[in-house]
Amino acid sequence: MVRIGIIGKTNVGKTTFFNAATLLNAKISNYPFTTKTPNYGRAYVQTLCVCREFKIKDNPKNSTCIEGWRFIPVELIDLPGLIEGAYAGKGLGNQFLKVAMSSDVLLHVIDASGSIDEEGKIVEPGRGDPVKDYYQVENELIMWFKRFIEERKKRIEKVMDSRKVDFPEALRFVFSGTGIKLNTILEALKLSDLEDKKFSEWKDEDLKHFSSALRQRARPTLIVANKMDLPTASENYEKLIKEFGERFVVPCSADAELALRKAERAGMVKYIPGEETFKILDEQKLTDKQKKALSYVSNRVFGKWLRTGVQFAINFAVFKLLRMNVVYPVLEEKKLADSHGNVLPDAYLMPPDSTVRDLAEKIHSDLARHFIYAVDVRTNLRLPENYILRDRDVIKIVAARKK
Ligand SMILES: Nc1nc2c(ncn2[C@@H]2O[C@H](COP(=O)(O)OP(=O)(O)O)[C@@H](O)[C@H]2O)c(=O)[nH]1
Ligand SMILES: [Mg+2]
Repeated sequence: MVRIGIIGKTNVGKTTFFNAATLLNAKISNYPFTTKTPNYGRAYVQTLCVCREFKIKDNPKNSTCIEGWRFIPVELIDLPGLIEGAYAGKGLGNQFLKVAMSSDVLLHVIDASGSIDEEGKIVEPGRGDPVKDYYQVENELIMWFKRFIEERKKRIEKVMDSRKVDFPEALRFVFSGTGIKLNTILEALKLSDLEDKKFSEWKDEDLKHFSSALRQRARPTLIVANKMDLPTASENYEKLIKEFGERFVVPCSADAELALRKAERAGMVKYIPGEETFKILDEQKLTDKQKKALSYVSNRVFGKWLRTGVQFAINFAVFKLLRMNVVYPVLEEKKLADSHGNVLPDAYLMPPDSTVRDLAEKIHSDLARHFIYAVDVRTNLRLPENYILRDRDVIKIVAARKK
């Protein structure tokens, strides 16, 4: 399953985002380090379901379909808040990085309203500096990589010597178990222009550049500018997109999304996560406080930013950063069903450049072993096993019958 890690300083709203996206009630509070261990939960990525195009009523099994929106499960991890000096053991160091690197993609949540100070304590909105907060956390990650390599300098040289391998291979070896792959190491070497410099001759500066490049290449990361409902956030948002570009910053109000999902669950509103509107079902049943809260969400979030940004951030991370495609395997191409008659039962997230064989493998290793050919259900054309899957493909896989 695709894994999304939530990182950021304390009190920026990571747990609120996590709770909204998973609608679980993990503990929320203003104290630093409330989340001591990572929290794992099930969230969903949203895509336009093919049921609309085929004009058919589906009954999904591995995912769910709400009014033509297919929601496919992903794993969400709420990581402990990172504060300055964490890499040096003051915070949670190694354990943190290991979990962060076990994610496919990261959401770096920042408090765009500037309601936290340098240590992550809640202050009057507008006093904090979200751009600085972002760099503080990113710097922690870079420093962790730097220290990790520094502490293993002898070991790296020993590995190169005894195993007769080159530097990238030796580095891969010491990084094994952390989720850092050889490819990432090679890319980082290139990016920091250190491909031709002998490791034994690296200066402190070189190691810093390399660590920074390694962080950049390690996991794609989306900036989630949270607390956009607060007035002080607008000005900071301008600063953020100036610094990072509009493409990489998603405005968000995790609190608003949490309120809406709770209201939806309680039957007060009709709201589909990710949609740019919600509807109050029965105004008379609401208390004044509830009315006020919903009108706050309507004015301060939907009126200004179109959406709460929670679902949008997850979608963006999966479809834009990871470039995943959604593929619907079926057994019966006429009914678009599985062997039990379930219509469009499954939707799979497939990484870019996956083939139909990869899809077969993902469904069942047996299916891959007995694979004969696949059919594009839309065109009824036979597909070779190395056909590269596209988004929204509906595929029938034909396998030899097991004896
Ligand atoms: N105004 C506003 N407050 C928020 C929002 N998201 C979270 N908060 C508040 O920020 C505080 C810290 O939230 P929490 O999720 O515990 O932060 P974490 O330490 O990053 O996990 C809580 O008081 C939340 O209610 C938001 O979108 N808008
Ligand atoms: Mg938290």
